Amino acid sequence: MSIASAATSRVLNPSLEQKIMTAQEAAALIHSGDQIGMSGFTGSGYPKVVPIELAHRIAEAHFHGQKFQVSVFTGASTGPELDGALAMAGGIHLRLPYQSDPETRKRINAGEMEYMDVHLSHVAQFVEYGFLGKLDVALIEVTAVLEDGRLIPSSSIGNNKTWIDQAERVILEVNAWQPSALEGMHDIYYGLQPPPNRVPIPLIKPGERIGSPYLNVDPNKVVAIVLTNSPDRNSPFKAPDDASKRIAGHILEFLGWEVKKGRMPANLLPLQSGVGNIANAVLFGLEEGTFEGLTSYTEVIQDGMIRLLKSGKLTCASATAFSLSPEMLTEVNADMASYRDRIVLRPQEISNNPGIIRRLGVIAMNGMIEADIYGNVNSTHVMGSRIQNGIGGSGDFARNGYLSIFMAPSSAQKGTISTIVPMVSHVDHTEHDVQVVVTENGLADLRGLSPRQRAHLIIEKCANADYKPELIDYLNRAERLSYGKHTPHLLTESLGWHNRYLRTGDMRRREYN
Ligand code: 0RQ
Repeated sequence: MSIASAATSRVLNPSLEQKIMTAQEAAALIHSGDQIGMSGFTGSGYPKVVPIELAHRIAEAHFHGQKFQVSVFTGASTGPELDGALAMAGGIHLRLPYQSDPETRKRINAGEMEYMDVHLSHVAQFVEYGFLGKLDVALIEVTAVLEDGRLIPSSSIGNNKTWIDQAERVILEVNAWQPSALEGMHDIYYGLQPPPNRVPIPLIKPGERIGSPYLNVDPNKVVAIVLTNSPDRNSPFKAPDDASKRIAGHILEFLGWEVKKGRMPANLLPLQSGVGNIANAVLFGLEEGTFEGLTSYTEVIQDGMIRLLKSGKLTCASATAFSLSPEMLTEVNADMASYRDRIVLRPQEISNNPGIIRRLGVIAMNGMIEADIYGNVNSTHVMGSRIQNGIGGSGDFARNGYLSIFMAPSSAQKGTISTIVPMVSHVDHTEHDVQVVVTENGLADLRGLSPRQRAHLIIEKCANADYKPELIDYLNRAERLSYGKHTPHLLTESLGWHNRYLRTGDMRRREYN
């Protein structure tokens, strides 16, 4: 069967089949000024051909001196065919809620693109409440269109339900590359009403299903269907480095201690794990460790989660998207049916729902750019002003989890930056939302401690040796000279390390080295 016919056979509804057209024709249905809700979450399930055609149209309009920009809302990060192409064409007016694309990041930091960094659990309801204006278009990748017009979602859900419900016009990309065995893996909850009519979400176990495996769409709103056969973007896997393994070791030892103390069951509580090197190292550590019967209530399924599922240590994983290396993706796609009972993909307003996270008692483990000596955490901004990615789901999980752990190597950029600083240059998670800070040097358990006690512990356990003496000196002087002694700071110095880095390219002060 040819690629085209394989894809055609995935549009089983006769009236929707009439709407199949080329990506170029579909892109022509998008107008300058439109607000577009696109699918896509950590490089999975994003539309792959219409955004490129839209970028061509935009570039051509700009060439002829015409204005053409759109606003792009997604689940989270996408791929080069979406964020990269549209940013390169100068086609995005406003982007939200999360990105990790180099070109997009460059444009945002050059002040050429507006970016709204939003808690991932907030996005759908912000649109439903009308906080962000009208949604003109939904551009959604799906695996197939059923005979009755319902949609089999693809490798991420993100905000797709909301985009389809709220948008005036719907464009679907039906991607034959997505395994048809994805059918049945999703759980789309349609019971979330806006206040004052909202009722409790009936989910009390991580692996439970409370909705439908399919997305509903009003067929009259569908203006185009485009057939594709293109892979998701997937980042190559980096084996955990030494610092990540040591961070993982501290966390696993700590979790073992929590079980011994009776503060957690022997199979722990549902795990949330961010993406990247350190998060994977923790999951690999769990694979080798002694915990059994684990569960996960998280945002993305990464390689480490699949390995835990395969080994039987993890019994189920709930998320909103896959985020796998190419090797793991090939393996999982070939065997997708075997994961259907153990993986549930949900809308991100459910995977990241604060009430459910609090109810389940999730253990939240996320990366950070820097923490200060009091435990405030910056996840997003380098030197207080340059956006890296975004807050993503870290705030949803950190504020509402049973335990909130933040982790990073103690220094960055070849040691020229300390990730433990006197005062963070941007705050994403306040001291009230952070219970544990970990670097390769050690773990600071901040529960039950006052700010000054926290500061001494974070410096002792986590700071890099190159920066420890200066941190101790800062804290000692602040404890003597600060205006108030509750959270001692010397305001003329507290951001001095960042200033020094911006001036000299190194946070280290010579006399301490
Ligand atoms: O720079 O790329 O030039 O080498 O930041 O840092 O150490 O590779 O770590 O990939 O885990 O990212 C916080 C950004 C960490 C991520 C952050 C530089 C460092 C490197 C990447 P290079 P690492 P990671 C659920 C949870 C917010 C979203 C979130 C993140 C680059 O974890 O985006 O938590 N979190 N989501 O050198 C200057 C510092 C630095 C620094 C690191 N203090 N100053 N540069 N870097 N610290 C998942 C989702 O929500 C989808």
